[in-house]
Amino acid sequence: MTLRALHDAARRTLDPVHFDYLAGGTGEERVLADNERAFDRYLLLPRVLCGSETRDTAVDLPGARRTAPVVVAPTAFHRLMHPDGERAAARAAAAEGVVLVTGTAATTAVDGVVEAAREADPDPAVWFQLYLHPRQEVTEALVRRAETAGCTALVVTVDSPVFGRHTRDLRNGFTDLPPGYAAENMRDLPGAPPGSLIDIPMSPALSWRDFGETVRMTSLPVLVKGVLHPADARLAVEHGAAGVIVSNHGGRQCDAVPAAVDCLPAVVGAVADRVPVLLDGGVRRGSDVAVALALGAAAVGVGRPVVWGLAAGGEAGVRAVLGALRDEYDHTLALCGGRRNTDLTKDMIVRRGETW
Ligand code: HOC
Repeated sequence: MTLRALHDAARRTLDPVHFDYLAGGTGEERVLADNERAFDRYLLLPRVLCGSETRDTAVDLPGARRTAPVVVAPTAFHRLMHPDGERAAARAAAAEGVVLVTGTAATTAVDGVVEAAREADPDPAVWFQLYLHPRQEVTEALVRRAETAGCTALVVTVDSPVFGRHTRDLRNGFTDLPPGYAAENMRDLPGAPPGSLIDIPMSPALSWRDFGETVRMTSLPVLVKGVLHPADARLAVEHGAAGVIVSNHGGRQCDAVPAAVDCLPAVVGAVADRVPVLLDGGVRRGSDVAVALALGAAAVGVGRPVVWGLAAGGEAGVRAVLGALRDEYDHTLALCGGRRNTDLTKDMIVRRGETW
C-alpha cells in the first residue's frame, strides 16, 4: 500500500475529530503545507557508474546503530488512533530496525512502550521525548522514568514555550482526551497525589540553563528538537546536546516559520561537524529522505505517515510505512549512484528553476 492509500485509509477509519488532530496545523496551515511543498523545490543530481548491487543504509545515531536513516518522530495519543496504540508502533519500529521516539504525550507509559519494542527486538532503540517542566524535580522524575524503562536517548522539545493553536482542534472543540485515555507518563509525578496526572508542561520561561541541567542529570545522550535558527543549534551544542533536530513541530506551533527543510542547510553549517543533525517535517517519500541526507542530515523523522499506518493497520500498517520509505530511499540511493548514505552530498542538490 502506498503512503497516500494509508493516509486515505486513516481518514476513513478515524473519528473525524481525531483525524483532524493528527492532520492539522496552526493558523492557516501554511507551514504544514510548506513543509511538504518545500521538498518539491529540491532536486537530486544523480552521479552515474559509481553504485553497487547492494546498498548499506545503516546509520550511527546517538546511542544506536540502526538499519535506515529514518526515525519514528514523536506523535501524541496513539491509542486514539488504534487500540494497540504506542505498543504497535514500538513493535513495528523495532522490527524494522529504526529508532522510535515515544512522547511525553503518549497514551502508553514509556515502560510499556519499551517493553513492546523488546517483543520485536531484544535491544531496541527507544528515545524519550520530553517537555522540560518548570519544576526541575518533575523533569528529573520523567528522565528517571525513561532511563528505568530502558530508553537509549532523550529528545527535549524546545519549540513549545506555549501550546500551538491548532485551528481544527479549536473549531472541533477538541481540548481534552476522551474518558479512558491519558498522557500516562504524567501520572505519579512529584507534588501530585498518587495515581493522579499533572498537565504536560509548557513554559516560556525555560532557558538553555534548564536544558543544560537536564543534560547533567543523565548519562543518556540528549538531543534537542525544534531548532530552526543556526544560533540556537550552536547554543544547543554548547549546552551539551548530542544531536539537533531541525523541526517546526510539523507546522503546529508558530504559523510564520520556514519549512523545516529550508532551515536544514544553515543548521548543518553551524553544528554538523560536531553532532548529528536530524530533520522532521514534510517527509513523505524516499526521495525526501535522500534530499535531506544530501543537504547534510544524518537521518529524518517521520511523524504523521507513521500514524496513518497505525490507524489503518496497527503494527502492520506502521511496518508498511517504514518499509515503503526504506525501499523508496534505497531505490533513490541506487538511482543516484550511491552505495551508502554519505554518498549523497550537497553538490547533488539543485533548486528547481535555478541553474548551477
Ligand atoms: C495537551 C498537551 O506535540 C502536538 C503535540 C502536543 C503534545 C502536548 C499535548 O499536538 O503537537
